[in-house]
Amino acid sequence: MRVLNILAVLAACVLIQAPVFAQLPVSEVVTVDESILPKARNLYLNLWNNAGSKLLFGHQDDLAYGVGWKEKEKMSDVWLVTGRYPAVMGWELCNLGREPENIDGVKFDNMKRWMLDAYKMGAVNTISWHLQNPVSDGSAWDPSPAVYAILPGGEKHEAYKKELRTFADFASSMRAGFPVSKPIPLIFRPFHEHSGSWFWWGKGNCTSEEYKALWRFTVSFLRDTCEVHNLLYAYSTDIVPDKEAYLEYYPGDEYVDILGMDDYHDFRGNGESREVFTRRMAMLGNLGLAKGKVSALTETGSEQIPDSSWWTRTLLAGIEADPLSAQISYVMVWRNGRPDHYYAPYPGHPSVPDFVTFTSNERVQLSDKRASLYRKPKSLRPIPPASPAALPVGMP
Ligand code: BMA
Repeated sequence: MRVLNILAVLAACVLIQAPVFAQLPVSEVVTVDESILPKARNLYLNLWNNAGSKLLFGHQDDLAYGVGWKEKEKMSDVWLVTGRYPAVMGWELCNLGREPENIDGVKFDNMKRWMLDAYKMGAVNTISWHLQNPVSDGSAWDPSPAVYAILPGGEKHEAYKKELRTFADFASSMRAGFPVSKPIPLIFRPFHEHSGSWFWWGKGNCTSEEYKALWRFTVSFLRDTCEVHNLLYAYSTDIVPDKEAYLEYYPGDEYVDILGMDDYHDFRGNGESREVFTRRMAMLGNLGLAKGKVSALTETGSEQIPDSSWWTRTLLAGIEADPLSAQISYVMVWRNGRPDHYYAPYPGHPSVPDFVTFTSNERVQLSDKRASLYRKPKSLRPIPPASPAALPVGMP
């Protein structure tokens, strides 16, 4: 079975809530892809080991542009304000194989170079894909039903396989050495925020069975047919109220490496919803422990960061407030795309001092070659006891 072999031990520990130890040999951990390349596997093990004590900080399109600049070598808003680069960098593939640049004006040739740069600086690359609606050819935000059509037997199935082959070529071409090297590890996070209904793969626009079938087909095709072996697969809902809602579209432990959630909702408006945020992350962290999988806040942010102490008093405090919410391994804020649409501070922004405090916290990690997320760890971290504090979030 393609599951973490520690799952049984963990599940038992969660059930009986005993103090735990599970120091299993690293060699026993299995990911979605049993033939995963060693560095991608090491990355997974290190993310797992980090949970509970370290939190990698990430930023979408960090090297591509920022507030007031675009396409400048080694430039980054995070670097400008901290002197360091994020430990996670997110990239978007909408338009891959159709246009030279993505939906946000990032040229794919540049993107590849920046992904390799990120890898060389010890950072992790994660990929989202706002794939066009395959039936209407409208955008990802065209909610007209389409999943049924790309499943095996559907009228757009061959077209979908072509999209996946294009992605497989892209992912496999990402090689960091010369003349012979293996593709670098990538976190692949397709069909995200499906618990909302704004994308064609979202709730209400396809059934949960269709979604699961699509996910399983996608993994099998990339792994078994295209033989792509540098991917970790991240499943990420939007906010959900409880574990049941989180798992409604879940394709199964054999098909998911990272349990993610996107949460902007808890940081919108004037309401203080930090405690709800903590409960949501605790639910996610607890599920990660129970399943023996890495958990992550795969997208978040407070647009324009109107609260200048948001980084420490809301984001970090919210994550640290419960040992279970502190299980999440990384957090990624969204892109600095426009003067009215940015999520990381830039020079002169009022939240810079707080951001510097945040990134200086011993839990929070920026990119660091020496930390070497790609080196094989000697052992797996001991598993903390599950806590009864993983209560339902109690909010929609
Ligand atoms: C959204 C916005 C859009 C962008 C899209 C894909 O959240 O940032 O402007 O085009 O993501 O990256």
